[in-house]
Amino acid sequence: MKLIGMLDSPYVRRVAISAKRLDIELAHESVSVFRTFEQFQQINPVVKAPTLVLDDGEVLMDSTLIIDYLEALAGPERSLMPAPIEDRLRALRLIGLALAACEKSVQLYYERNLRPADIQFGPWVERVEGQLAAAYNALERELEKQPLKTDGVIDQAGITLAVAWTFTNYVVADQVSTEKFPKIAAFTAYAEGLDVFINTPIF
Ligand SMILES: N[C@@H](CCC(=O)N[C@@H](CS)C(=O)NCC(=O)O)C(=O)O
Repeated sequence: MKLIGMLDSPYVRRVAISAKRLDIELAHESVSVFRTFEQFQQINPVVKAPTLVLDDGEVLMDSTLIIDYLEALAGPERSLMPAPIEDRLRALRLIGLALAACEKSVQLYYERNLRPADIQFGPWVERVEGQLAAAYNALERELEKQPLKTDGVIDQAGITLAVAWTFTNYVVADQVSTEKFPKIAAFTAYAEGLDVFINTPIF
């Protein structure tokens, strides 16, 4: 199976890291949705990263759906999601918030880098900035209530949170700070120190 997309996409990176944690080998092709649009289009006409091309040529997209497929291949004993319902609920809440933070960071980045400055729409930018802050505020409160484990392994909630924070700092660093979100920053420092993160760098 082949994972298509650049690791500077948080969605691609969470799939790559999850696959390694699930012990599933994926070939990786760093094709960009912008710089190599036509090449990407040949693989997936929708041009969404990540794209997963199965050995029989079937094409999947969307990180959460790809991870769902990889989880099913790996089997429940390797799962990166907790089974007990209370833990599952919390993991889903953290992942939802982290994915919202990714989405809002991407929107701000596109707004700043793709839309010409003279046609930027202030109220939209403010709305997205507010949503990004809300997602990280909620995540910080969640970690204050209950820290994520830092015992040398990492589950899906931890992967997605750390990938999101690193990405936001990479593309819209002015929107976040360690002082404002110390628990998220500390957890991400732990995650980025794990071999699976070091071996799957954002760039
Ligand atoms: N919900 C999707 C989001 C994927 C996404 O938006 N990826 C970006 C790259 S970071 C992309 O494909 N952008 C090109 C486009 O949307 O045209 C996922 O989880 O995979």
